[in-house]
Amino acid sequence: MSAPLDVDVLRGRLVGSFAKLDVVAATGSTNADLRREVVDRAVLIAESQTAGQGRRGRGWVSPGGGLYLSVLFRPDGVPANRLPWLTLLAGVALVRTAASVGVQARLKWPNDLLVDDLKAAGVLAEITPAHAVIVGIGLNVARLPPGVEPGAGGLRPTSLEEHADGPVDRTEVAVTLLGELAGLERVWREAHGDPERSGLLDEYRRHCGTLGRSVRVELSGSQLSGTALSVAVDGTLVVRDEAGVDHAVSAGDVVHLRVR
Ligand code: BT5
Repeated sequence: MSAPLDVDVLRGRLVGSFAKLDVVAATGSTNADLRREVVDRAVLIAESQTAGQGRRGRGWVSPGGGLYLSVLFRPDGVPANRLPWLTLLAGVALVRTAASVGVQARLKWPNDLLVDDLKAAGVLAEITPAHAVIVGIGLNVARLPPGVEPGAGGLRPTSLEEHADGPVDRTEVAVTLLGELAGLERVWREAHGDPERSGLLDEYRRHCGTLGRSVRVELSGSQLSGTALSVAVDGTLVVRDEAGVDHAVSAGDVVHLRVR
């Protein structure tokens, strides 16, 4: 059993960077709860979720021992076409957080946190009708119970504890993750969401393990195979198919294929 999150430590270290921060023992989904929120930089963390949401209508298994949090950002001054960068930005914050406990992680585009080709975290970002973005992050800190359904391409789960160089304190991990998220978002917002000027595109590319790999992209109703060439300035993944034609992928599930 991991110790409960220390809300006083979280508030003491993070309120300032964030407008407010709440921790609840359990909820259905922190993303769903934040859809009623209006305050810029509001944070909600749950010790567990009963109806955690993944992308494309899938679920997120959320037992005690993980981190489940959502942040509402209202980056006025960032053009709407740059808002999707917040989801890639969350991936960068996750890589830095994993490194803080000695875990070398890579991102599978757009933002799955992979350790040894297993999934340790996922991000669900939603743009609201009011030009705000809810960034939801699920990070497996403790080992998950068996039986979690593998994701696209048979991607199995893992956790920080299984790869860290010592015991992992969830409150510390939450402080690091939210601190990195706040810092990256501030710089990006000050640059009006420009991913090049803020340095985000460069750092994202460095952490993205999808680049250069053979991939299959599962889109709703179709699929595409090829080589992942680059991440474009709009955050899309450029995939060159077997006929040499480049495709800009903005959604879908990427599967890293093994080279035989
Ligand atoms: C994601 O979806 O990776 C986004 C997950 C976001 C969860 C956070 S928790 C806080 C906030 N509140 C919410 O309600 N959601 C956000 P996707 O790429 O669709 O991956 C979902 C798939 O991963 C599932 O269909 C399973 O196959 C697998 N999966 C489920 N739970 C998992 C877990 N804890 N760890 C690893 N894989 C999991």
